[in-house]
Amino acid sequence: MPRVASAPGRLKDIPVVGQKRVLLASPRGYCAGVDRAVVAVEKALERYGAPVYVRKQIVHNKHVVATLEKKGAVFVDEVDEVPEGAHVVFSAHGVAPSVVDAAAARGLQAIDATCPLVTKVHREAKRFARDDYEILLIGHTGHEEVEGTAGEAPDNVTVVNSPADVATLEVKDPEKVVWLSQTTLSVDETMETVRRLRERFPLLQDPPSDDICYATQNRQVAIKKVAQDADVVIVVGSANSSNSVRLVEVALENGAKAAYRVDYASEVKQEWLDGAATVGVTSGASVPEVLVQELLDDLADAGYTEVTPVQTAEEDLMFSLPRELRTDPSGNRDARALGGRAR
Ligand code: 0JX
Ligand code: SF4
Repeated sequence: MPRVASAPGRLKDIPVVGQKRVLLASPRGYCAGVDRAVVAVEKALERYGAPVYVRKQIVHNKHVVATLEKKGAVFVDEVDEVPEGAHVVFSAHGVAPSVVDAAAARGLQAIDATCPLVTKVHREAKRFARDDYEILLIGHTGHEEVEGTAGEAPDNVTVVNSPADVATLEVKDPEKVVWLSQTTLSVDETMETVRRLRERFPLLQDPPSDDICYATQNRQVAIKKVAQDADVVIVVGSANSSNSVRLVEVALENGAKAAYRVDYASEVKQEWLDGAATVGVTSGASVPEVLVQELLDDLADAGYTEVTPVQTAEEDLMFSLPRELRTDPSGNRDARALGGRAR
């Protein structure tokens, strides 16, 4: 097959053995918690006008943050950077009670865009701490969600970063330990951590329900299926997006010969596609679909015109907006006030 010239910056058509195709994972992209958080910032801008302050990135995606910045959102690291009395949105990843208190002390008008599924883990942490349990929180030190959840019960929480951490872990009372987790981890790695924890602490209690959320799980199941047949997998998502980075790892562990993460289609390197007949594509829970469509356009320019969806679940969960935005200033309920059905 002859090489075909393509637009500057676009991928060139590379000859490969066999039919070039894309396997497009589904579900991918925005989850219900991200959609709600992004809409919350947009609604706050509409209602209160710019600037609206947001503590941390509303979700871990460069493009989302840049787009909201253009509309007038101002992202800050801590609430002490927000002018007194202004509106501040808390990100989807949740905040420790100390942050809520600091915002109140500053007279800020807080809009809490914490995903309800993160709030559920906060409630579990509070309950187990009240019952005097030591909480082994499986997650990544420094991640905002882990800081928020651990902040609910700082004296009772120990963070367990990986299966390797388990061997050296010390607990006060091995008869009173429970594990909880960050919502965006690898399911398989977390189960391995739990297996090792239980080996050391046989009376370890499980969380009352899954902490790794439906969206994280569904995206991992879909990419596992794609990875079996993919020469290379490309995950759209930002470097600080835990669930996106996990998708690269899951793809590699489940048969993909290679896997890469990009923020934008323009970051795909020509050599990644050398000899690749089948390219798997997915995106993290914080990634707008437009970025995947741009990648598919570039892949089509490189000869990957056949796109086969690989669907392993359907999602129709929608959360109602944060309480502070459910009614407009004249008291009418927003169309998103009620949310949707969980699956
Ligand atoms: O880094 P995470 O995967 O936790 O966050 P991101 O990429 O913003 O994804 C959606 C928000 C998840 C909160 O649980
Ligand atoms: Fe909520 Fe899961 Fe999305 Fe996080 S990844 S915002 S927990 S639905």
